[in-house]
Amino acid sequence: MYKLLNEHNMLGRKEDFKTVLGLIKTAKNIVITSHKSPDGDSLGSSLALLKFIQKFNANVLVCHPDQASVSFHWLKDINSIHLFKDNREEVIKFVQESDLLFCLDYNSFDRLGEEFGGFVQNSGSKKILIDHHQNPTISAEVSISETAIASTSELIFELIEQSGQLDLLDQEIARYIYLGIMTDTGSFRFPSVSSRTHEIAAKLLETGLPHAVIHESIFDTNTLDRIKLKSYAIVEKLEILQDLPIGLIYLEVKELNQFNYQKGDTEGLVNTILSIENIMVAALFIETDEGVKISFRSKGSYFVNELASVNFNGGGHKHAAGGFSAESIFLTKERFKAIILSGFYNSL
Ligand SMILES: [Mn+2]
Repeated sequence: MYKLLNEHNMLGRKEDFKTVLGLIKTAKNIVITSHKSPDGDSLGSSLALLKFIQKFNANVLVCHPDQASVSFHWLKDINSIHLFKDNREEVIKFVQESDLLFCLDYNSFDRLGEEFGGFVQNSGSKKILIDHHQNPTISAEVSISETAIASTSELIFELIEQSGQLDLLDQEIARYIYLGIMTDTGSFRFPSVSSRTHEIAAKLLETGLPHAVIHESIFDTNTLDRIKLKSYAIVEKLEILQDLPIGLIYLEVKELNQFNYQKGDTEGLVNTILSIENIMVAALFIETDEGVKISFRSKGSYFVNELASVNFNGGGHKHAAGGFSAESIFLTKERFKAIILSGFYNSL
């Protein structure tokens, strides 16, 4: 049933995808954007779309707010991404000169950061939204917002197939789509995975894609410092809230520095908390110079998107969300505990 539903949804999108292809062919300057702190899906969807568009139109650039974590630096085209954080003037110029702009893997302009988000929102270019987050607030020429789909990269595949261009799917494009699907589905294990997801994976593998290499590049490249930091966090910092299925870890800058912290080193740590038996909600608080970055994960009927959006200036998916706090890390995690203890999940 799910497959039929899914296919039906996407068949209803056929005209949208054809419209997008038409716009790609006639645009003068195309810019592809995605959210801050890019993950595998934002990078995968951006670079897959870049490679696809280049087959029709050479005037296309990827402009992201900031750099990806070191765990993605092996990606072949990573250096072709223009970063607002490093080349502000240049990226503003690209956005202002664009007549077609893709918004990939984000649902509101503030996910680009306040300043960059403002420039993108106010640019005169036609916007195309391709995303799978809840409650999109972006008004676009074509809006492909599919919250039941596991990854934005999956939607890039649908764009290629539904616009009648599957012949153009090569190993390079397939590699980026696979990366996005793999990372946003926890290696094909989240409930959002459908039979269609696997069908798409099969078509990607038919290009001769070395999928095991992508897995190894993402999961088997830990530095010793990273493993030690994660071990320290579990052994010394893990707190399980009394009588509640909720675990948290908070890490201060001075602790991160002890292990020569690099961006991305705490990736997956929140999932490790969630992997503990009977834990249904996991929270990770990371102190940075700007404030506290928070990651939430959950299972079953425990949802974290509202917890993040109402209390921690964030949002995301039901089972995976993020937030930010300008308070101290102690106040932030104590406030989290107070919200939980005041009965946030009582209605379940
Ligand atoms: Mn995504």
